[in-house]
Amino acid sequence: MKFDLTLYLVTDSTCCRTEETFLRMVEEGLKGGVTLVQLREKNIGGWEYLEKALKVKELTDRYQVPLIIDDRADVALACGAAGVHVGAEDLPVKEARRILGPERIVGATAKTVEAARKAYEDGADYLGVGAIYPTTTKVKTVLTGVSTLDAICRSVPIPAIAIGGLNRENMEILKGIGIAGIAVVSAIMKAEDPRAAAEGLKDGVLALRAEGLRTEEEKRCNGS
Ligand code: TZP
Ligand code: MG
Repeated sequence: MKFDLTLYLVTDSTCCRTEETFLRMVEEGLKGGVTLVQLREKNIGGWEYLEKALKVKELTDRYQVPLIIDDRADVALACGAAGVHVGAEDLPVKEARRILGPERIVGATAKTVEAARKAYEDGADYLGVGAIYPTTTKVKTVLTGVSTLDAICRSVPIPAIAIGGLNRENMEILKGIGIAGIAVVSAIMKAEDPRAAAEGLKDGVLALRAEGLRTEEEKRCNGS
């Protein structure tokens, strides 16, 4: 399945007081040009996860943006999502690929070149790398340096995105790196105007990418 990693919104419903507000934030992000959405829920049962996934999928379908489900291949299949994103403690990439089949998207978190190579060999379609900056989002992660991100981009032929504490003001650090895009939670989910925030972030990524791509090899790595 084709997908665009330019601006990847990873959701956090704990940022919002009500589900209505949550769905509105996601929709505003979509209006602002988000190119991929990941529903990320923690400490939630399968039934509740699926219910939420179906509501978010209605939105992403309307904007023709693929929906990725964090951690849960079963929920991804049940709601008809485009794919799943797995980290080191989730289903192995190989299993996620086996369950989802060849057409759906399998994304994987990679914090080292070794992990990136393994995820690629096991069938991942893209890599999430970070946290680049400290994050206020509830997540078990460690900081990953830009030099590691750069090495990962050069080591595997699948696209990579940067994640972790990124916003319009601090993304310059990614200049010259062959990333396909960035993933954000707070920069959209906690924005006063999530649509404008998404627009600004997307402009920033497009500018970075235009300046950053240096060789044909890196362009391939970028997925563009
Ligand atoms: N993985 C690494 S950092 C992170 C995830 C899910 C959270 C990013 O959230 P924010 O608010 O964009 O820093
Ligand atoms: Mg996970």
